[in-house]
Amino acid sequence: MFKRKNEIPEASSGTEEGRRGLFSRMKQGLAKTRGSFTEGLARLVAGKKQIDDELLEELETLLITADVGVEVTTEIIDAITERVKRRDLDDPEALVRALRGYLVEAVSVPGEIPEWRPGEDNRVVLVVGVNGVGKTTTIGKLAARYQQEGLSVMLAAGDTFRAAAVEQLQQWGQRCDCPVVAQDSGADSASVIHDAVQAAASRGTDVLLADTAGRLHTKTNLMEELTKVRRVVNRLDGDAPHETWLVVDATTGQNAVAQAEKFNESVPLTGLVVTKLDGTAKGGIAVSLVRRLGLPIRYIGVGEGLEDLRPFDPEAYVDALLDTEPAGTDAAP
Ligand SMILES: Nc1nc2c(ncn2[C@@H]2O[C@H](COP(=O)(O)OP(=O)(O)OP(=O)(O)O)[C@@H](O)[C@H]2O)c(=O)[nH]1
Ligand SMILES: [Mg+2]
Repeated sequence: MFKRKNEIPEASSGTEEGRRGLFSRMKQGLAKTRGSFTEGLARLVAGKKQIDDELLEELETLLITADVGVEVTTEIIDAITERVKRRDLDDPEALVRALRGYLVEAVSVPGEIPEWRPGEDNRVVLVVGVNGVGKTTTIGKLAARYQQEGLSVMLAAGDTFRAAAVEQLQQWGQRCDCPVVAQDSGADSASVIHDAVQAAASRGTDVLLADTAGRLHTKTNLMEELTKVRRVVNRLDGDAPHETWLVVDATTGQNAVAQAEKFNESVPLTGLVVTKLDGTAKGGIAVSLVRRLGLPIRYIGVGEGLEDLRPFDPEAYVDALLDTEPAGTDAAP
């Protein structure tokens, strides 16, 4: 599924050991959410022989508390209630398996994640989001990941607003040994990214990762600036930006959904990156986001290290949340 990296301590996912390695890092990152969620779930089902109304009500509260969102929670509880009535679902263990299935479905979006190969058309990825969510860090982690996949990478220092933003990106550029296109701070963001797109095209760079300044989704003028950046890039290459990813901080809770909706109105998003899942007990926010936006989560951040940016895998994510085995819904109890 994912390619092996030299620097990133990640065993090949092709092997059983590799799958377990991937799974345990994800589990580690989601430990806080799992802690409150699975303990709650275990308490609910402990000693119960059948599923009653009280159990369903408590399950509903658990899901809402984990930020799964009212919409998805209601759908899941309704579906389970219906199955319990039909006697299609009777013991609490079957309930956990059913829950796993519903959650996986809720975070899955049809369509493949694009796989880029060296030497194909150069791709432009625009990275946007509110202040401090982890945009620049994510770009650094992505640059390392792509390079180790054999892709050539260039960075564009499109955050011309925050002091030291350019230096921060340049440091990542040095770490990954990839070129950074920058201008003096105070320059026009669209102009920096425009130059970078041209430079990447003339060098035949595989992936250009464009950083942008953090901005509040409620500030109309700043959102318009983003629309301009997109327009300028699109004028150079009608297919660009090929990807526009919104980075959201999982610790923000349901406000992340509002952010995503606003950003999506200004620059059509193609995917999401959910960071800091390691810092919250509300890891269910990923479910709310996918449902409300209908957009795929591309990567999740489960820590500050390079290896802590994981490609998002719906099943692995849900297994990490529920502490179920990666083997699947039919795993022996
Ligand atoms: N625990 C944890 N910290 C993270 C994660 N991703 C980013 N961070 C940290 O979040 C902080 C902010 O990261 P930046 O990459 O500077 O965020 P930004 O969105 O570029 O910020 P601005 O450019 O100021 O808008 C840094 O201390 C990062 O190390 C993550 O997945 N987990
Ligand atoms: Mg930044």
